[in-house]
Amino acid sequence: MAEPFPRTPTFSGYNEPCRIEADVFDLEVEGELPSALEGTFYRCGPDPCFPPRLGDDINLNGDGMVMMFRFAAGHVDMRSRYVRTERFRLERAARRALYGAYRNPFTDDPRVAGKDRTTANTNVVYHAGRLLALKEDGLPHELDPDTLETRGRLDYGGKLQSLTATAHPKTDPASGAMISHGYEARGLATREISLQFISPRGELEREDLFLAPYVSMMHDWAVTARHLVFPLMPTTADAERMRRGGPHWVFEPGLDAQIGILRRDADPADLRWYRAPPCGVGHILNAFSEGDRLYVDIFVSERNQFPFIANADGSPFDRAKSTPRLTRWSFDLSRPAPRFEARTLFGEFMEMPAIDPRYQMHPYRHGFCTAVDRSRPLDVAGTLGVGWNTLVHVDVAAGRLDRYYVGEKTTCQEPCFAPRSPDAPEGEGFILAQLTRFEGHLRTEIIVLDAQRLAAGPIATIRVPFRLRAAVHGHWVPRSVLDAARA
Ligand code: V55
Ligand code: FE
Repeated sequence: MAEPFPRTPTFSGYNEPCRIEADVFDLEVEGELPSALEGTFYRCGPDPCFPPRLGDDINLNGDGMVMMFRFAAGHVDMRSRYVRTERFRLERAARRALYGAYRNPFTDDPRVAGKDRTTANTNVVYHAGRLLALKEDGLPHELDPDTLETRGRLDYGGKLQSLTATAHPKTDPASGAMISHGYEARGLATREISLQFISPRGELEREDLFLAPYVSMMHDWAVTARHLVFPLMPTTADAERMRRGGPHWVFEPGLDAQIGILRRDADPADLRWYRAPPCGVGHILNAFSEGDRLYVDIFVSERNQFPFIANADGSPFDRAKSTPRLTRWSFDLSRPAPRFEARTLFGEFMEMPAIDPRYQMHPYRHGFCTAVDRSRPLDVAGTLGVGWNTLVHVDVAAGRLDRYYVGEKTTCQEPCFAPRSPDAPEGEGFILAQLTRFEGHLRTEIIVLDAQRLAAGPIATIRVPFRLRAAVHGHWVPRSVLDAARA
């Protein structure tokens, strides 16, 4: 008999596991779907299969569920599937959780000692005909882009040395090459970072390993047309602490952030480390190089953003200092001094960015993200994550924000940008976003907005006939790209 999930915030209300692997044909659509919107909106997020082994858990430890919304000829079909990780298969066979705390193998059932722990629950990225489900503590899992069937773990034919790959690889729009990194590349709390260059055809062309100054949660990073940026924040891991049953991560308020910068064509021996006061480093909107200058537009908070990560000095979590703000880091690469400029672009509580992927790595104007508008009430069932209630278009050039407040008793998730056509001007296209509405019960929608007119509200609303669990990240893949790979 299956046991109930605990009635803790991670497992109830808004966060109650969904666990449904669905196929829903022809979802209800309100409004008019733009005919230009032909392709698939993929999303990935945690959705725990079993009650936690240790009584409670954090959301980041849930099993990876991938969802797809396929747009064709004015209709949308959806599918969702769990990623068949080794962990999923072992726990399913046992009909219970065997793995313990988030990224701490010392808390596992001895039966799974040495078995892969990754949940593949953070992002889904399409590259070279492969759909990759990603989490930063393990290798990518390759899925069939049409059926979402798991094909297996991707180690590039056994060539990859790293045990990990980031959930935020970057694809160069000019060449189609994908660049990735993996931290803790040699195993738990190791200082090695692996740098991975994947050809447009999906082959591992080069892997370099180098030592970071300390083991840091480097969740996102930046790539420009010429440079790589490794932002280490003082959220650090220690194997001995984990062995004693402690958490993977602790925030060290006394430790500087360090930002490594390397030319894309250089050897890691040339890495230069810049320093900043301790801070929390979030996602990166975009980054670009101009002559000797390098710009990184990044969400930065004064302290770590995650309430589950304790401060090493025992001080309590400081909510005010956890607020991420869009910040422009400017590096003058001609100067040897390890200093750089940080300027807050907007004071708003914003995160979960997306851009027009054709402008990834290049000077750009348009960004998109979520925001928490604290002047609006938010009242949904159970405990929320952050409680995003606003979608934002950031005009970086004009310093202007265009907002769409998603409504009372409603939360939104990371926006996704779909260009109107392959050669449309930058930022001309659509924003897709997953909403959760509370109307006595919780329900999911996908909304479609004109990216240049967010405040005007959705031009189409796609109704999912039940509640999907909140996902983390996702991407739009145009039909032409999917068709070309199948041919
Ligand atoms: C993040 C998410 C993760 C994780 C580490 O959003 C960082 C940041 C969903 O899993 O494991
Ligand atoms: Fe992320």
